[in-house]
Amino acid sequence: MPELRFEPGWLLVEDAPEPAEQIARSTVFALANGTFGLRGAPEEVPASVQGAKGCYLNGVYDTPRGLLTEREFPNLPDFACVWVEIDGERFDAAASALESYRRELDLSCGLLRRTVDWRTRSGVRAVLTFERFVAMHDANLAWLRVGVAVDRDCRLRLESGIDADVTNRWADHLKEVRFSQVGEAILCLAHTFDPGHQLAEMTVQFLAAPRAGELETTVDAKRYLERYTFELRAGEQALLLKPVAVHADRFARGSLKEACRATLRRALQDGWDRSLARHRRSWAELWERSRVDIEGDDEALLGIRFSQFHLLAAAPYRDARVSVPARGLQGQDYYGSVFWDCEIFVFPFYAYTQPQAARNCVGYRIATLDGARRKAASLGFEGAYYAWQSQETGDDQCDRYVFNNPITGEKIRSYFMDEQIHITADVVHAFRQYAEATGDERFWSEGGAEVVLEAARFFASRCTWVPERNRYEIHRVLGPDEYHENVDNNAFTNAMARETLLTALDLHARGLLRADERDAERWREVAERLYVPEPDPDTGLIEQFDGYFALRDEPIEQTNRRLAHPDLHKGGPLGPFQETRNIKQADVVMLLYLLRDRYSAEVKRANWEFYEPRTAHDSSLSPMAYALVAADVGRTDWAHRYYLYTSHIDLGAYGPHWNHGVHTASLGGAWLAIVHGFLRLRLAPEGPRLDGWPLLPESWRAVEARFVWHGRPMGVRAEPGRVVFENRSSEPVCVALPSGPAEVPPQGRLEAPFGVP
Ligand code: IFM
Repeated sequence: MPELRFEPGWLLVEDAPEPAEQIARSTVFALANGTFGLRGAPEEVPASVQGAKGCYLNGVYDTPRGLLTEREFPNLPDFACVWVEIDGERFDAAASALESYRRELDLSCGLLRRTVDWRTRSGVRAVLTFERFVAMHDANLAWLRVGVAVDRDCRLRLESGIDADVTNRWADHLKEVRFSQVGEAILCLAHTFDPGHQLAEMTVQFLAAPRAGELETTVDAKRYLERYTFELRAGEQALLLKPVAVHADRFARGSLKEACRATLRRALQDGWDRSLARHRRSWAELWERSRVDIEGDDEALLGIRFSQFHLLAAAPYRDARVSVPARGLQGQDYYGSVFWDCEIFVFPFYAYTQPQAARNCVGYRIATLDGARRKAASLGFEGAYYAWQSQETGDDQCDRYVFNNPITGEKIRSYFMDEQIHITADVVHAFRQYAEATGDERFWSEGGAEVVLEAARFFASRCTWVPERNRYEIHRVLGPDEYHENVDNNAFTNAMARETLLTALDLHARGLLRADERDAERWREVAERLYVPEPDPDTGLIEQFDGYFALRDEPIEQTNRRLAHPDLHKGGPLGPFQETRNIKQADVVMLLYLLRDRYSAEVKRANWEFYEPRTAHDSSLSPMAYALVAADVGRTDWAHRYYLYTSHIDLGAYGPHWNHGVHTASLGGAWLAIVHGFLRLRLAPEGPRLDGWPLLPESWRAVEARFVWHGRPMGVRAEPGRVVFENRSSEPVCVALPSGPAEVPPQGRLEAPFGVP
């Protein structure tokens, strides 16, 4: 299976069509702008081919048959469809005779280009160029351009329009589709089932060809296509241009038709060139504030470029009613739902580089607080318990029966929704990080403090007082390791719950949170007397949950071999993992990263070594934690290995399996591994800080990251024996180095040598 090539530093290149990898490659080459996403499938692939094409609008969900398991992003009508026909032969990269082929994604600006040299059966040599971008400068706009140049006279036919013959994986979401002609434009209005959203796409496609041809229009219930047919002479080039507006009633002001018209008017005024230039400029600004560079290791560089590209594409720049779904806007896995993947894995990247996107992620949790309150109340608790799987209202979209038993066909009760309570603490953790990194303290009074208050109330009510042990405990939870269900005192959960209570108390003490004294007293008492499993004084090991050390210890392969059916869920009472010490994903090690100030290097080392061989990494969220803790304790080789693992998860996804959308948590983990891990940079309220001198894998000559501290754009570069901070703002910034505090002058640099041999 040919790998993708990286032409340093920005081009991701595919040298041959890979129809067998269609789903994975359509994810890799997906484009997005935080408002909507478009999968990278080739133009000629019919919309009806399952999984290849896809276009999703952030924050728009549908429940076609009232089933929670089908509540998801509807796949929008396919506008990225263009068919080229020469002398009656239709082009299809997967089947046509090609002299050459290249598909490249320019990661600097999200321009996808495919160029093929096609030898037709009639003997014409045609160079076809397909280009597209999802406009970063104009939230609801995408552009396509298709060029055809031939070496002899031929009859060329170009067909293009909007094809609504689309579906999602599990359900159809378009209840009704209507096409109409609006002046020169095609308008497609689609209605979803529940809630009955209206979605609109409009395009004005036009042909820049040397001579006029015939135009035919085909309209049926599912498509509106225009077909241009004309003679193209040797040496000539035909160009089809297609700006498209995509809107949904949830966000558009006024009528959808008018919203589409306004978007297209701007696009047509600019034309392709100027629109692309604006789009490039917007991307350049994003990179300017966030770019990471690695010298000496192209594989590592590709990993971070790719990760940052897709995270920048998925960021909610414009609206605090949306956040970042687990698979971004690049696919439909996990139903377009928002998980802890956002707050813990992705969010720090935005908080450090794109504060507006971070503010919107925070805003999304503020906006969905009522849903979290409803969930807590429905389970008999106080305060707010955030949805494990969150969509637009904050009510939990996670079913109690996520899996089926493939042997008996019965549904299996799962506990993601009711027991993975750490999600509420994760939200609070992100809020604190947001305030520290950006300096925006105003957001506490704009709903931020209310979230913390309700989160603290929730944990205070969720704890159980155990008189015989004279302490509070937290029973029946599911920790990040989702294979061991219904456990008591999961170290991660208890520690994060205590952090939440301490955050609430801190805000209360600073007058930022309005709680009554009774609440505050209760939080204090619970925080002080909550049992949090501590490292064993002899071994340094933290027990993942009560009774974990008494479980069977065996190699992971052996546990996997006991799985009764390849499709059976590996966790819970029916799976083989629950009775062993083997775990699905980082749990204690994740805690050691998140609350790294609370644990010693010895404890981190001991637990990393213990849990590493017992972690199956059956979740993409896992390798990053092992990279980060390895970096923290100076194990550069392992940090490097796990960094490559996490940053290449989507690039290395091959095979016919369903891989729909990017693994945002893993991509965020790649950035964290570099910034928190190798560079050891932290944005503290007092200023940027190095938790230790940076760590460089052997092959790296330098690593550099841009960031924004309290509105001031900065950069840090590490080389062997030297750190350089750059202050690109007009005010001085104090940085805390392991050797002591120092000042980076405005528009200036600070160099600090360290550990020089
Ligand atoms: O949030 C994760 C979870 O930790 C593991 N399963 C997939 C979810 C979504 O990515």
